[in-house]
Amino acid sequence: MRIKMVSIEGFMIICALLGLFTRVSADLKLGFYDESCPKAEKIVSDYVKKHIPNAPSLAAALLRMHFHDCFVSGCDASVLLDSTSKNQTEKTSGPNLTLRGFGFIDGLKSLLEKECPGVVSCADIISLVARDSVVVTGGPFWYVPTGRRDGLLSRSSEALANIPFPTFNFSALTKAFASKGLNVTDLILLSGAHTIGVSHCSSFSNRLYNFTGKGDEDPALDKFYAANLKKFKCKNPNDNTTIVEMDPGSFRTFDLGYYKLLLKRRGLFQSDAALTSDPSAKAAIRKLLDSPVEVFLKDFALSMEKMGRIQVKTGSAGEIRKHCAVVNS
Ligand code: HEM
Ligand SMILES: *[C@@H]1O[C@H](CO)[C@@H](O)[C@H](O)[C@H]1NC(C)=O
Ligand SMILES: *[C@@H]1O[C@H](CO)[C@@H](O)[C@H](O)[C@H]1NC(C)=O
Ligand SMILES: *[C@@H]1O[C@H](CO)[C@@H](O)[C@H](O)[C@H]1NC(C)=O
Ligand SMILES: *[C@@H]1O[C@H](CO)[C@@H](O)[C@H](O)[C@H]1NC(C)=O
Ligand SMILES: *[C@@H]1O[C@H](CO)[C@@H](O)[C@H](O)[C@H]1NC(C)=O
Ligand SMILES: CC(=O)N[C@H]1CO[C@H](CO)[C@@H](O)[C@@H]1O
Repeated sequence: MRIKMVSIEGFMIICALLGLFTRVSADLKLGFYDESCPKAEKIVSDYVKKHIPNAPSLAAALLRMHFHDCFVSGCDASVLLDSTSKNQTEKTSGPNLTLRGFGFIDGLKSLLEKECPGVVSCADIISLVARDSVVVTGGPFWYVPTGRRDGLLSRSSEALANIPFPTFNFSALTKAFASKGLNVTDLILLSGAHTIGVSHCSSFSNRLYNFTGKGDEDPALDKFYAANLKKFKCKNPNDNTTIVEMDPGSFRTFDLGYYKLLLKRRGLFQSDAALTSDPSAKAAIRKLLDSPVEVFLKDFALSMEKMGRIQVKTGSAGEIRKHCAVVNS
């Protein structure tokens, strides 16, 4: 009887260990490259520190790239793949029109390939670069678990179906984020990324010129701000080249500026304004503003870590690309 008990216990322990083992092998982990490429993370942060000060607008672009990557078929660097004669990739999709920083990623990848060929995935590079870009703008540092593998597929239509549009209302945003395992808290915090960077007029000019098709403005946008944008920035409804700072005055600094603007009805997109259309979301924004900035920074970091785990490929899924813009042949 006793022996039997022990063997049942032993069996259960083995099962637990096996479960743990398969879980671990399928998860991201901190310091995934500690042995295979110990300098990887330092090479990334040195590269960011060296190049972003010469091109500060890239920090925002690289943060946005991580978001677009993760929302379309998981954080697997599918966003980086170039189209071929056979495939229209995510890059050619509307929401990707204004993504930037591809050359930056390629340059960094070639440094990493020199240090340890075929080891560091493009998906991890995007994730680490996004973190380091946030840090150089005064945002939080967080530990990025690594071990993502690069995807083999990229489709233009997938980007259209998964990247939220700037015209989305609160329920559409909530749904888009929920489909990626992110909740309303994450939606509010991650939208705070709009504290840095710029937008093209075309992403919001419907709010200035033709909100309901009657040549009207969006009543949710501050009238004086709208007039100002029309006079000095987006001077005609078809302007698709002029860029506008999303958090004017501190668009290169990671701070609470974005949320302050939201309460003044000066968020640029309908999707920004939508966050104050829901009473409990609005209360959460007030709470962020009533707290020291460190609270936002810490919580933003937590949501970024969560976003960086969306549908990741690990273990032997996918591949480690040699060049980030093409799948290995
Ligand atoms: C909630 C849904 C979101 C919508 C609808 C949205 C939409 C947009 C749009 C339309 C632009 C301007 C593109 C242009 O015209 O050039 C933009 C810029 C940006 N977005 Fe979002 N976004 C969302 C969430 C996020 C998230 C989650 C992040 C990152 C965590 C992010 C980071 C950025 C950054 C940093 C920029 C500035 C890019 C630059 O300066 O090049 N956004 N977003
Ligand atoms: C391109 O399309 C072909 C055929 O549908 C597919 O087998 C291949 O994986 C696609 N490549 C990418 C990068 O999406
Ligand atoms: C939000 O947008 C969706 C999709 O466009 C629409 O069906 C829904 O009625 C809108 N909800 C509100 C509260 O306006
Ligand atoms: C969202 O998820 C986080 C954990 O990831 C949790 O702390 C937070 O309370 C959740 N927010 C809501 C509104 O459920
Ligand atoms: C406004 O939208 C309506 C309906 O989509 C369109 O017929 C009209 O030409 C637009 N006006 C301008 C000034 O773009
Ligand atoms: C911008 O608008 C012009 C003229 O309407 C058009 O030819 C061009 O393709 C547009 N560019 C982009 C990036 O959409
Ligand atoms: C950066 C990038 O690849 N942008 C592409 C987005 O899609 C358009 C076509 O819709 C391409 O012309 C751009 O090159």
